[in-house]
Amino acid sequence: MVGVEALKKIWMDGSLVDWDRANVHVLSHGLHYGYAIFEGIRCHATPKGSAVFRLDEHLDRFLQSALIYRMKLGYSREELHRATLDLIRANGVDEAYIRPIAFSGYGHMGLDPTPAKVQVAIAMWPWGPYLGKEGVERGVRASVSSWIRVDPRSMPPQAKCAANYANSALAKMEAVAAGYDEAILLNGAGMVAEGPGENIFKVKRGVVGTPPANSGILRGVTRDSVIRFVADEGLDFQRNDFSREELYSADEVFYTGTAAGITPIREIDGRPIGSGDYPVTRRLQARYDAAIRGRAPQYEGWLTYVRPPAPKAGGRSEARGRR
Ligand code: PPE
Repeated sequence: MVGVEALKKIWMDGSLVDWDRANVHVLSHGLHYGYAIFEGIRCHATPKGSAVFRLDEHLDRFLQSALIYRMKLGYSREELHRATLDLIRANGVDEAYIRPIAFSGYGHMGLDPTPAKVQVAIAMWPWGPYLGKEGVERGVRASVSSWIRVDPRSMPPQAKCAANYANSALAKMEAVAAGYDEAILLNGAGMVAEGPGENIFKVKRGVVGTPPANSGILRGVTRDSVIRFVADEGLDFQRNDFSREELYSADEVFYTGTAAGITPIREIDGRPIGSGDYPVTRRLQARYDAAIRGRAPQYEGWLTYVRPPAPKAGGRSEARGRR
């Protein structure tokens, strides 16, 4: 069960509010029509305190989702960046999952969301690996869904819109009801797309492959990081479409995502994948772990350290007074 453990504060429409007061009206427009965009980000404990992994890339994608959906956020990337760090400090936890969300608020109904006021919030809570710690270590069992991933001609999958996740939920529930841990969705052309909340990679004879961004997937930040790790490991890489049978016959298959991390898939549709150990996946997991936990100088640029707050104006004038 994936519960949410309450922390102290949530950033909402420009200020930090108490966790229990971060509420919205039941007639909020976005709740009715799925007109909401969101992000999933993580911060981790490092030797230099808490650090957010690829914060600005996530915020850029947030702004891009808003742009695609003509949503006026009213906050710049810099403001959201500062708000995220303020929130982490206010909650005083080093490791958490961070969820920025923007949605059409209360006061307007009907399918054109443009008259509705947009609300923006950032919440965070402690969240372990999406498919379990055991999943990360031992691999999960997946099935190819009968549901097709949202088609770019209907809904842009590169926008992280809440409505896309109704498609994800159908696939996830189907997989779980059939006794699997997670789903794999194909696109409208019958090619492998992604998981309900993860990108997917395969390894065959040392070549690492993942579907291209135009295959109808979310362009994952973890996916992008893994592509870099593949290069840094000196492995061959292919960005190409592949079909489900190429998954069955792969040596290794794994999911990537902020929530899921890098999670190997040990079985697909009742077929064991490869030999059951994950030599390439393990190397990529080790790089990812070092990167997010501040143990890899070459990926240091991907970290935003939370650090104590900058001294207040009053503090500065005191310092001036002493001089
Ligand atoms: N595809 C989908 C559909 C997706 O939702 C995610 C993230 C990814 C790929 C991987 O993207 P990235 O996190 O940038 O590497 N899914 C987020 C939400 C999961 C949820 O169920 O909630 C996440 O991992 O934060």
